[in-house]
Amino acid sequence: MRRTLTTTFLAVTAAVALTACTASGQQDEEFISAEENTTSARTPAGADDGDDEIEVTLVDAENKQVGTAWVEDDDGAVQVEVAAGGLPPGFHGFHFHTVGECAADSADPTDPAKVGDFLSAGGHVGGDMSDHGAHPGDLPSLLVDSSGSVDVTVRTDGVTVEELLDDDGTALMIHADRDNFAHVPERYAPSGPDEQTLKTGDAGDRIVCGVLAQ
Ligand SMILES: [Cu+2]
Repeated sequence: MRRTLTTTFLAVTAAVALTACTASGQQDEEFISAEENTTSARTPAGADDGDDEIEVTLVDAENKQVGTAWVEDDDGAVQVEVAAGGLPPGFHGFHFHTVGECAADSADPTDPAKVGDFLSAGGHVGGDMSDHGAHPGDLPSLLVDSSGSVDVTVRTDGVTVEELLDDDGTALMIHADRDNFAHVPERYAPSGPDEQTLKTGDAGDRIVCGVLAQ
């Protein structure tokens, strides 16, 4: 289902771009051939099409597309543009998660007793290397405007595109809540934040997910 959505989106995008550059008399013919080519040649998201940009379809828990992200190498760092709509206004936690699988109502691979939307994507990339706020997969939070839209570009040198495209892929995740980056002042937590906060930043449920895969 996800694959079909991505393919259709790519086909339309390519066809529109091609049509714009084509003499008017040939538009219909070019549209058809562009669609056929795209469908067969660009099935895998991120397939090499001459540039290294990976297009990521962002879906909600009903598997409805709510946006698109574009991930690319930026001189050894990773640049992510995300454009989405229909989201709750305000700040939302935004991270790379370890497994490129966005299944609603799924089990957490590290703790199968836990089931919820997009738990199949596992924890934050590099979550076992440090506390949250310094995870390699941590990203700047998204600020969704009052209309429910967001269109921002962020950059991190905590990971490389190659690491994101490992065997099990990676998921790009938007959470329901604000991310506190495990930054909890001592007056609230004299012995430091608890394990949950150190792991997740209390960003809450997972509401939008997108797969990065080879
Ligand atoms: Cu996350």
